[in-house]
Amino acid sequence: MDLWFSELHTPYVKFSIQIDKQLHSEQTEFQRIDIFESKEFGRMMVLDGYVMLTEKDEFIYHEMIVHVPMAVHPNPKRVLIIGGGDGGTARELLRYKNVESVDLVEIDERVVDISRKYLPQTACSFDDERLHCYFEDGLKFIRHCNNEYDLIIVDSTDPFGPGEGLFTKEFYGNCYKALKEDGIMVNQHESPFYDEDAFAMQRAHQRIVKSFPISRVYQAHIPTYPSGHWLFGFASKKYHPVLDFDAKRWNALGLKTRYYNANLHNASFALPNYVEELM
Ligand code: AG3
Repeated sequence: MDLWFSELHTPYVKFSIQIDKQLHSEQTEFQRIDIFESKEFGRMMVLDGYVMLTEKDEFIYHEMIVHVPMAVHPNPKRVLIIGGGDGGTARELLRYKNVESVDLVEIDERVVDISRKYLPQTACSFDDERLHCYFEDGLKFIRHCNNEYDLIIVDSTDPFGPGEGLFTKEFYGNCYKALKEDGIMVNQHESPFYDEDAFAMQRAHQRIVKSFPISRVYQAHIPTYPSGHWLFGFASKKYHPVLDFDAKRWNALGLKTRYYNANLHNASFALPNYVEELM
């Protein structure tokens, strides 16, 4: 018997992956967590029916959400991750020797437990001494932060359910306050393609524009997310994502990446006309 996982990308579009096995399923205080094993994409984590990551394509998302801002900021030492309980963002960040501490604020501790058990490829940095985990609501945590971080990475779910508050004006304002005077915030910015997603994305983007002097959007191709065309938001107090990007400096670090590189850095900020029009 064939077993298939499907995510509804719109009420009229279904994305399906054949499943070998369901490895885990649980309803936590916050959401339903499922772990599946698939032939094409390896293991995958699904929250409330939405694919968060698969072993095969998570490198694209995690490299793009981390290396783009890390290559723009000249000396990022203190980083805050909101969400990111699977550990993929922390893994990429902790490859930088100059990073002194990473605070990870995940609302649902079970995401971390389950990732450590079933997703060793992403959850491989939880024992790094520079990583500090807080199991709290990021929306509340950020209210009490002032002038502390060089970089904030918002590695959230979609703008409904537990992640909803992470797309609000209040949250972006508090991120601004939590950053040092040359700080950068990046967030996962949804897809511009399907109307309903594009609308939510556009609304969130307008809020970021109002909160930060520099605000740009960059893109990547992520096969298992709706439409495959995914955006990230780059918001900053001082550094421009392209003009202040020093390719030589980043290349000199010698980090080996599978998706991100210096040419792609600049190219990812070039948007199709229909996306530019939404901004
Ligand atoms: N966070 C963004 C996932 C968005 C996917 N949306 C969807 N499938 N509808 C991913 C977390 C990885 N650290």
